[in-house]
Amino acid sequence: MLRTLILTLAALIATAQTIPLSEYAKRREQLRTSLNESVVVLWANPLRPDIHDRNGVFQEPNFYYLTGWMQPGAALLLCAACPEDKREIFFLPVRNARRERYDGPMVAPGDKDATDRTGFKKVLPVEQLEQSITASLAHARDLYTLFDGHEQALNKLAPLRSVKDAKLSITQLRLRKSTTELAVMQKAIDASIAAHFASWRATKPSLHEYEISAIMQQTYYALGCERNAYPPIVGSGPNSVILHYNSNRRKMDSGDVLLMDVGGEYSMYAADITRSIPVNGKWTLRQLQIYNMVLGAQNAAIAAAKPGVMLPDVTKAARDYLNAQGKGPNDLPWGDYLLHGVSHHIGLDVHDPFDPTIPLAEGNVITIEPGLYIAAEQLGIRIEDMIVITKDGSRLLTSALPRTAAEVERGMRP
Ligand SMILES: [Mn+2]
Repeated sequence: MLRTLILTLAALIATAQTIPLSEYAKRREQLRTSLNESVVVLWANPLRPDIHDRNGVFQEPNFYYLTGWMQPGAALLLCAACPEDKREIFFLPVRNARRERYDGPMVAPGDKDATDRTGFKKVLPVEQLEQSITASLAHARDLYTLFDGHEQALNKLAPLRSVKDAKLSITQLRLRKSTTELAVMQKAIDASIAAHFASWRATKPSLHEYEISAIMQQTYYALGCERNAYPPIVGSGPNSVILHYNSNRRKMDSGDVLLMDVGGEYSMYAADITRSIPVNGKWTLRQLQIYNMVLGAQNAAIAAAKPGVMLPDVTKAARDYLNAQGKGPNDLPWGDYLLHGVSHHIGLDVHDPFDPTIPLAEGNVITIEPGLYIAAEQLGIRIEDMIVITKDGSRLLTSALPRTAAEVERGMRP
């Protein structure tokens, strides 16, 4: 049964899923409209190679959200009040034969297919960015950019204009996932679920945490993921209570719990999934007691997540459930052993930006990840799943990966 499920997942993931250039154009139009008397200037990550050395080239997520563009060194200018042909301009570095020797062919301004490849009608050399910004200011009042250092350049270029942060406006768009975004995210999720299944079958006493980490990464990389969404957390026994443990060096013992908070990134979108399993394939009674409380807290939090609710209320639902289970060690209510909030937005970033004053709304994708951590017993259990908020509740995006203690045991059997 498990094998069939995994084969089905693999087949689903094999069909490539991308977001069409027209959707990026629609997002830019929405941003332009929301900042309609302003000029928006955004930069891609720079060509400077050192920032890409460790992890390879990646794109600034807000820039990627609005352009789908992976090459570094680009820039974007939006101006709703400008004449039609200057409402959006894309800037690219000029052709550099030596760089292309290293990095492969790139689209350059002046290329015949530059419009088709970028989805922009107007593509100029990045050297013309300054004069284009200045020209656009004849039609607009303020300048918006991301405050990652670029605001200083704009302040210098236009000292009499006010330079404002574009982050909130872009965040508001990014919070609501489109149908195509959800389809891409499902790819990241399905590949990560296959990785968790693989870990269940592989785990046994005397293996090292990094061996399980390697098996999980191998699984989602082979299914098309291009990166870890975050450093894999594979913590057994005493490491299961360390929230962001990721050295993954320990040799596992029979009787340990193994906590795996591991997810891949597909087409720039993150998955974030945690399961906790018994290293020898069989829960102890104490582990089972803790596991079922965490699962109950997760169900309570999922039930609480719906449009209009604030994220701290989702955490409160989990904590209230735990507190209703009585007292844990040291006579403390169980809720005290939940050491963190249980939910965050996820998308292009594993911790997607959000505005704490805006309640949950249809199309938001969030995690639900309660845990109980008892350091004195070297026992940490966390269960993390991803949901999308619907009109009147939510839908579990990670439902293909079982959550109950009995199903985990069954999934570990050879
Ligand atoms: Mn998480």
